[in-house]
Amino acid sequence: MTTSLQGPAVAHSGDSDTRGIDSQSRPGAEGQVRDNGPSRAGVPAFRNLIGGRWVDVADGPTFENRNPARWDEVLGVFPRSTAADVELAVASARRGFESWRNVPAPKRGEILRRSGDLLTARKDEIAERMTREMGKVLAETRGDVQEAIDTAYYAATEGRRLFSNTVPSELPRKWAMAFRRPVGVAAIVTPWNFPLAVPSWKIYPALLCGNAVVWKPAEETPETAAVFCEILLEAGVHPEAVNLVFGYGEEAGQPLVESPGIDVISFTGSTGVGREIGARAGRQLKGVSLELGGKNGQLVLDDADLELALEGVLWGAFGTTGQRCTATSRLLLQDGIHDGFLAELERRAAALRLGDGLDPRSQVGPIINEKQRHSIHGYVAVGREEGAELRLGGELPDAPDLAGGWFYPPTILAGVRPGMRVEQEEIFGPVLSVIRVRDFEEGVQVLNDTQYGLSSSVYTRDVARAFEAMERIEAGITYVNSPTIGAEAHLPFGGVKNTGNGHREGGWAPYTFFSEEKTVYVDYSGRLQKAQIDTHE
Ligand code: UN1
Repeated sequence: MTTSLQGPAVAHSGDSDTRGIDSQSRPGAEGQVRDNGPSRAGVPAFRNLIGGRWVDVADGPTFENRNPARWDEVLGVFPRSTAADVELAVASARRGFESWRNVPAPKRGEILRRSGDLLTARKDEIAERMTREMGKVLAETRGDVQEAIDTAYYAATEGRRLFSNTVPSELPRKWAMAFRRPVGVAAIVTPWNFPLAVPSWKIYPALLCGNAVVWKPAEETPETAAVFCEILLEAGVHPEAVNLVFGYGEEAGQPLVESPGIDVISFTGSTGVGREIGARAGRQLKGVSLELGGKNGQLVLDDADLELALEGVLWGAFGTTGQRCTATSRLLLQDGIHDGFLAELERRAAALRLGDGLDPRSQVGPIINEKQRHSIHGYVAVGREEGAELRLGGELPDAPDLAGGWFYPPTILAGVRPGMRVEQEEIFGPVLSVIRVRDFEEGVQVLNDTQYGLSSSVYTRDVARAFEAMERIEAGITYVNSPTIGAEAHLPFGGVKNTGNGHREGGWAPYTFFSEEKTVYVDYSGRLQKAQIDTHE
């Protein structure tokens, strides 16, 4: 629908019925929902956001967004974009970049601050919509929104800083300085487990630096993406600087990262896909930031506050139903406390309440979809074949109220030995592998012995041990006496080894990624001065 690319941006009417949805495609509108599935009565149709307008895709196919807690509930239909749609979005972003880059950075910061205010005002509503499409419990989706709010407010302050260096020149009457310029158009490709927080880590720094973005969110959580973009536009971001294309990785994500109109790429997701994107970006000499898998461990030493360590592992392993890059996937227990700790952990994990994330009594929501649940269940079988002992969970729940969703219970595999697949591979579900370790030395060695290095945790009362752990654990993040999850928006976030390619999100780091430094020398001596050749005795 190219006509809707023209004219001024109309992104948000203020009418809650039309949020993120083209008003003509509201429920009941004839001929707008072009999907061949069963009856779509009452199901809103969403569109791509290109140049400040919600537009149809070129070919017209759609995909459904469903509630993982009640799979028969279709929340919306979304366009299945292809390369042609991506190109429209990139063309829009190129135009948007030329305007947005000229808005002074402090002003860009003010606009992003306003988007933080709008997120704050709509926090509960967005959290509820997010729980419906992603599954995690309301307290956690509120946290997800809060993380984006924190990131917005942090971005606003960077608008008045965004510094580079001015340093002395080695020659007289000469200034030497550097300043930051935006890179251009950023491709943002994000996962479903943090539908708002993770995109905000990328989109806010990209916009604050003066770039335009084209965002391809995960197909599992598209509605949150629509709401976020609507808020960015309402706050006053240039309508062509924020573009949103829905769809699948191969059909929309791949043409996006390969588009010649894209200058820089930021991706969070699996290590396999990250490698692919990194290789393609490398051939095209595009900057690329990759946040990939994890196999995070919590090490509990004999001298630890065991109650604290228990609460920590319950939250780290089973919060978000284990679907975090930072989830605690391995628990390393020192010999002396192993048996007692495991028994108590089993007891408490068994008491966690599975259920629809919208129900305030629920503590553990569903898995995102059937494929993911199948994969998790498969890992439990692999662990048992490898000789691990299933101590809890490991079976599909049969309670009638859980039958309609992709629930999977907190699962504990004990007797796991280093090198087993369940000890090495990212499972991305509520499955905890428990490993017995002799002492601190063995604990650090086992913690480090994976291809990943995102988060880690050590529980001890010994301050020397804590510092040893901080030094020696090979991970981007180490927590002392707290679980592997819970990163704050203003500190670096990212991992070593196969968890990424060296970049960090959070805090200041992404502002250096989404900008390029320009160096300027100003010689006001009135004569040719030769660096490295003219010397001044
Ligand atoms: C992720 O799992 O991709 O530290 C991000 C945490 C959250 C972010 C997780 N603040 O667990």
